[in-house]
Amino acid sequence: MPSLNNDRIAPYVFKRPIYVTKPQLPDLDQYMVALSDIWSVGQVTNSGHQLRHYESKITDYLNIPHACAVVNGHAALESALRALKLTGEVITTPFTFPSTIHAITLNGLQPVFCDIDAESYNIDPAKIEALITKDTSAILAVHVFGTPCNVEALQKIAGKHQIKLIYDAAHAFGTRINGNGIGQFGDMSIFSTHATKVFHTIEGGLVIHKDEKYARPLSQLRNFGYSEKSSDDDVECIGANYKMSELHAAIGLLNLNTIDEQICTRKGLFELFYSKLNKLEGIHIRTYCENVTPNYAYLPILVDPQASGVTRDDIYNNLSQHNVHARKYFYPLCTQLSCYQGFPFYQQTFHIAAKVSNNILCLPIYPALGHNEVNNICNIISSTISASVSHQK
Ligand code: T4K
Repeated sequence: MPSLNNDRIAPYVFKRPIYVTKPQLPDLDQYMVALSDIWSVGQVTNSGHQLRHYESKITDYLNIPHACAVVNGHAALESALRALKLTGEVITTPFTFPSTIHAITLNGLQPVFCDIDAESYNIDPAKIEALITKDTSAILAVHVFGTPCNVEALQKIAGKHQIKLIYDAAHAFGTRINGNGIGQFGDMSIFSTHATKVFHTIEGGLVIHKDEKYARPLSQLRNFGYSEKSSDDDVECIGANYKMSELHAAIGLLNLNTIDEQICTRKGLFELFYSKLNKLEGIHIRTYCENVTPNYAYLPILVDPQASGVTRDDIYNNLSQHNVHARKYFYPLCTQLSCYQGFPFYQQTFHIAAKVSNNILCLPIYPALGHNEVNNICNIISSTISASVSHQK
């Protein structure tokens, strides 16, 4: 095994694949205790004790009055858009996971795309107002890679035009702005608590909000339209089955105990990556504004092919050959997905989003990643660049 902190050694091929992430699993013995409790009570789903306890702990951690746990982040998005009774057009970003856009279209709404900001990769507030029409009912902004949107500017626009503001915070659990949890902003936020996320319940999602009036519709939407608290036989709304099981809620309760420690480990990894990669010509790593406490969910690098002499795909392929499986999140843009052929926005181009999407690469980052592994990944990237430089000479 090559020694730590040696930049000049030749990169080696990992024996085991290194993926973009690896779920942090709770202590198995502790999970067995939770399982034994579930077994003894005999309630495994449908709003049992674990789920209620989980939701209450989530509201404490996020410092928000209402949290509704569901089966996944996508279900959370669909429920949020329905609970807010949106109509017509929703302004959003093309630089996101398809789930964001699918949730809009599956709700019978029309996505209207806005270009992104070159540094945060989030929707650019300066370009939103030109897109607002009489049919606009909301802005659905995404805190991409856990980096906060410009929440102040977005709130101003939403307030001025009296439209709803929803955050897809799928990546952002644990991120803070001026010490405030990321879920404090807008009318509603959703989180994904999928296994690939900083905080997870294996599969799961959360809708969080401050306004009490959304609590009942959200709980009905996840339970076929039944109200969980009443003995009513009637069904008041057409809901789906988005209920989170007791087994998933129990994972969430255990993972919540270690979330801050995990974010701290991720910070150390981010700093190591930054110290190694920031010196490479043509490789850009975003930093964060001073008032932001990031969750370090993803480690995106932006490759400038002119300055570095290599493309994003050159780096991606060379990493793969060394058994490192980085991801091109988010390429292609949602406006280029074939499922959207025939939609008015299909193939619509966005200057900045296209540039970011074509040049971005998310590197592995997760608490179990070792510093030796980070050093090797950085060596692979730097050797890809040096090989291209010597080839050009
Ligand atoms: N909004 C946004 C902005 C989102 O990014 C997402 C999901 C959603 C909404 C919807 O939330 P969910 O409904 O998913 O809760 C992954 C995740 O599945 C997805 O949750 C996430 N965003 C998206 C950005 O990434 P894939 O297809 O890239 O995942 P996959 O299975 O390739 O996993 C990535 C790597 O992680 C694998 O190469 C290996 C490793 N891995 C993964 C799993 C599941 C493991 O080592 N163990 C595992 O159990 O979508």
